Amino acid sequence: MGRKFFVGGNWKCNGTNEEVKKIVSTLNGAEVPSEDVVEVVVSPPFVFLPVVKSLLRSDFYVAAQNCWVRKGGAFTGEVSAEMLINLDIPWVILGHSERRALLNESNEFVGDKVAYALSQGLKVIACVGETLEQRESGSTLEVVAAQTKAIADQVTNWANVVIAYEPVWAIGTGKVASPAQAQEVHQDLRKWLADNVSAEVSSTTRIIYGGSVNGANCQVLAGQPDVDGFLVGGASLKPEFVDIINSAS
Ligand code: G2H
Repeated sequence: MGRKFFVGGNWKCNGTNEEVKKIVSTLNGAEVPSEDVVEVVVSPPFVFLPVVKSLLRSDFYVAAQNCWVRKGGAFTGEVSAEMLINLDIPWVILGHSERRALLNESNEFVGDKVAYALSQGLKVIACVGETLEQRESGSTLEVVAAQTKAIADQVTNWANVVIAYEPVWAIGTGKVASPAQAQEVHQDLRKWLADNVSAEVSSTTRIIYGGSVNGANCQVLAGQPDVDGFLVGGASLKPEFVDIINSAS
């Protein structure tokens, strides 16, 4: 069976109540391929999850942008996987490079979070990606393999995992990876999964690309054989997100 195209919208720390409702209204009115062809998941900030979930069309899903590493309790400011499950939030983004860089989330911490979220029944978009310095020093594969290994060491059921390859130098910079650059890393990651996890996980796990994806560059990226979709930041707040969803067909 082929890998279903996946388009995630990571709204990051953006939006007001009014703006969020406007984005949802645009999505609800959009003509896009059916759920059989593309899985669409939008990720508002925590505080807007309930309103987005309640207003969003039923063939699109919601994701949190983070969750706590273990069971909730005395962890001020955190949101637990159990709370997300309690609110019927099916997905969570973990290991985004902004959290790795700004909040010092290590590979091991991200691996722990992925494992705990999966154990509670969440589906996970797990992010990996190298910095410009790492790319220029030739260590891209080494970096993304180490990030993926910390996750793979703790995952037994890959059915609920999507890997997002997001080169840090392409995030929010307008400097998108070329289709060849994206394909090369996606192919390497798929090979890494084949060599280190299993042939089946390698062929069935979706590896999506993130980093300055927009309505103009999505088609050619979507045409790459190992690019199974996108995690979109800035453009997911705009009507062109619909064009990105439509690059699935
Ligand atoms: C990468 C991406 C979304 P943007 O962070 O995860 O953001 O599309 O704005 O580069």
